[in-house]
Order: sequence, then C-alpha cells, then structure tokens
Amino acid sequence: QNRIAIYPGSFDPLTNGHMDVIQRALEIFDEVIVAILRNPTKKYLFSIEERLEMMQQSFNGNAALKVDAFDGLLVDYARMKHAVAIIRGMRAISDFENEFQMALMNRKLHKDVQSVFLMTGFRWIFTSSSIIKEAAQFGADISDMVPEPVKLKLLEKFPRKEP
Ligand code: COD
Repeated sequence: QNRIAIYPGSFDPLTNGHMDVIQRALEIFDEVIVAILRNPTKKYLFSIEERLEMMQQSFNGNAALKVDAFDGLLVDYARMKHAVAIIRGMRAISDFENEFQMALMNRKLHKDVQSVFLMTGFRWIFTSSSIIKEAAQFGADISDMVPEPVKLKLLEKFPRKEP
C-alpha cells in the first residue's frame, strides 16, 4: 500500500526551505501531497490558484508529488486522503512551541496520523515566506531563496526599479 504524507501550509509563496523539506519527505514516503489551507479570514499575497500554479511549475511533473487545497480541519483532510503522516518543517527553535501544540491537538483528533518533523538544510534556517515577501516588496534580490517560477511571480507583483 502507498504510504501517503500530507505537507500542509499556507505556502504564500513556496520557498526553497519548503522545497528542501519536500525533497526529504519524498525520500521517506511514496506520495507527498502539498496541501494549501483555504483560510478566508487571512490575507494572502497570492490567491490559492496562483499558489497552486507556482507549485505545479516548481515541481516539474514529479509523479510522487501532488498539490491540492483543503478546507477545515487538517486531520479530516488527512483521513480523506488515507495519509499516514503530516509533515512539518523545522527551522530554528522558534518553530517548536507552535508545532508541538498543533501536533498534540492533531493527535487528539486523529490518533492514526503521525506528525513527522523534518529539519531543513542549514541554508534555509532563516528563510520564511513572510521575510521573502517583505524583502521583495522593497526591491531586494530574493532569487536564490525561491524556485524560479516563484521569483518571476514576485517580480510581477513587485517590479524591481532599475538602478
Ligand atoms: N525550512 C523548513 N521548513 C520551513 C521553512 C524553512 N525555511 N519555512 C517554512 N517551513 C515549514 C513550516 O515550519 C511549516 O511546517 C511548513 O513549512 C508550512 O509553512 P507555512 O508557514 O506555509 O504554513 P503554516 O504554518 O501557516 O500552516 C498552518 C496549517 C495550515 C498547517 C494549520 O493552520 C492548519 O492545519 N490549519 C487547519 C485547521 C486545523 O486543523 N488546525 C490544527 C488543529 S487545531
């Protein structure tokens, strides 16, 4: 039987930190579903459709890697997909407390799905979607922190001024 893992998040936008975690997850699981939460109360830079499209372009047709969007509780979505694991990426210690709380709540709600924490490569310890958005907005070059399709989309949103 295929061992499926869900990698949930906002991915606004996808970064090389996320890509690093996805590569590691693909070494362990047969199928990884990168799933974007539809959260109508939060403001995002990119629409769900834009985020899905950037992912598809960045993943280059790898058959073990799927993209999707979900509503409501993550554990319900995991159940529906028959996933055995929820993947979360770990950066510096700041991620720990939130992740710990979320994993324990998810375990209470669904005991048969395990949270799996993968440590990112050292290069990406300080990479986050929010810091990339902020830097891009003020014209910084973020090209080595995001996949090429994301870079192009960020340049569309925040054109860089010629020096
Ligand atoms: N290196 C490694 N990992 C990274 C990096 C990096 N540079 N940057 C981000 N990550 C990891 C994050 O730690 C996270 O694991 C993942 O990548 C996605 O990050 P984000 O920021 O895009 O996503 P989040 O943290 O906003 O996602 C939150 C969820 C959508 C998973 C959560 O809110 C959720 O499950 N909501 C549904 C309702 C629910 O079931 N809640 C939980 C029970 S109360």
